[in-house]
Amino acid sequence: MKKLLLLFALLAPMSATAKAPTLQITPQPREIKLANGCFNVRGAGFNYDSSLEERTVNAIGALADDISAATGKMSSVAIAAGVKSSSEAAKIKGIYFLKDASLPEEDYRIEIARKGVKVTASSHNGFFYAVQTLRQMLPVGVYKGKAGGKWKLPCGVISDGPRFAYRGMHLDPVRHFWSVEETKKYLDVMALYKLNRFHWHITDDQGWRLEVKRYPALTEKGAFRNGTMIGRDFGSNDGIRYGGYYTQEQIREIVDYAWERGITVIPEVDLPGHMQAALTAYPHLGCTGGPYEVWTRWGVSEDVLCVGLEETFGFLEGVLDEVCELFPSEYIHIGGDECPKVRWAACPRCQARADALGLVSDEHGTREQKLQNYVTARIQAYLADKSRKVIGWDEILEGELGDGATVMSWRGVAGGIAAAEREMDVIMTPNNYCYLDYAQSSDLESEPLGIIRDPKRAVTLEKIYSYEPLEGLSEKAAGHILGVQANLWTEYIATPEHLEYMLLPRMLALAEVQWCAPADRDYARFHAALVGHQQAILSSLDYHFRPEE
Ligand code: TNX
Repeated sequence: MKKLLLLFALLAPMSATAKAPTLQITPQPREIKLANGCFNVRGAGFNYDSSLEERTVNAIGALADDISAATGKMSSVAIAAGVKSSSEAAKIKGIYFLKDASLPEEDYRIEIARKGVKVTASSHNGFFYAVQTLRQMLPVGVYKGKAGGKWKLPCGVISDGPRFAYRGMHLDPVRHFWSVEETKKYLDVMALYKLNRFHWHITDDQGWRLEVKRYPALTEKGAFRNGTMIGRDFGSNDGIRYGGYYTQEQIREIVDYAWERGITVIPEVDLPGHMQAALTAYPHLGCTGGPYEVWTRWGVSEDVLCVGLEETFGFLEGVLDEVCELFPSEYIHIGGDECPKVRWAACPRCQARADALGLVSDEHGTREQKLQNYVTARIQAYLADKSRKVIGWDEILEGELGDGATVMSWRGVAGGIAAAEREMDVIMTPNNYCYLDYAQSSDLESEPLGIIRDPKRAVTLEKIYSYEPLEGLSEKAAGHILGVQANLWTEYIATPEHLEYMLLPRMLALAEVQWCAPADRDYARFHAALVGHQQAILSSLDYHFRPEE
């Protein structure tokens, strides 16, 4: 058996039957037509259209460098002079990256002939994805510029593009903190598998991780907690001061790093709940006035922002002003989840606000739920003035919310389906399929400490692969599903190794849910590519993952 596995490893990336070699590319491209013959990439010149963006040229240059290092023969990189986009791959020599404005935004096409390769796309992301596909077609040494294997591309045509425009992965740097380098490594593996949205949950009860110049106490006081609960013991505290935050300079560095890789960073400022770290810094913004402490345990805090106080809105606007300066994303995530209403119900200021707004409890929701709708609408309007749209967790639908917000459906798919039927835009991230903090096997004993205790709630690789985002939707509503995301909350994840283990390989299954048409999804084919090639890529890049056999 071992020998057989070795043989497969040697044959990767092409598990060759003489007639029809199968490329082991993840996510599976929409169309692959192979022909006879090969193109030799060793020493091949790389040429690019002068209209390409600098970040695109960087990605092409990095591929050329890695091939040069691995093959020991220099590849040149130059502007393609005198080559029209329409030229046939068969007539050109070398590898050409040429703009073709007629292709959909993230699509690309690779035409491989014996003497030349033509890559076309209309945007940075299209070219960037073509480069990822080319890398996956070459020996695994291409990732680190290491020798070994055959440096040839099979002749043929690959025509590819995504099913969903929004292909997200989330990270929680609050419950446990991830350094700039660790975050970049996370973005790297997202880019490898053609994900394009990074949802960064940078504030919560257990820490405020974003430097805000106007409110320095947010990080001076709010970024550090006096210890953390041990394991599942909610009454315990390890006594170790814990925390950290990203300076504005570091935030810009992450945003740029992601942008080079075709990824938009969507920041989340979770409001009006999950605010205990902010309240620790500015206690007068809470209904009781505190004192508060940055939370040392997990769960849902009853202390939330006082929304009867006008100053709360001045504070949120001040924070969001800086958020908008730092993050060019069209979408800003404003949370909205798990906001208990006990403080508002007992707070004279919140009650006076509810009276002034004429809010009454009825079949649509309680007065306090409608108070949350008021907060959502007000922040949405503030951000709309800055040409930004909001995303909120599905709780924002409770009560009577107006239109315009995009809903992130996490408590299963029901909220997302209801919102899409109302013609609101939706991102599907149902916890029963897409929560990567849940164990990846039902044998909980064999998995590291985690959040679920019921083995039936495990999110196995096959389970996430089986998720069909448009199931249960009318055709009209289906058009409002922008895409799919998986979330990685980190209450029980404290090391980068554990983080990567939870992410991988499940994120590769997610990538196929996001990228491939239903007819192109096939778990057996996906799994064979994972075992035959993708795990070797992840290993070569020093990622920790849950191995499959
Ligand atoms: C629910 S998903 C939360 C998070 C937790 C997560 C743990 C969501 C909007 N809220 O605060 O970390 O469950 O799985």
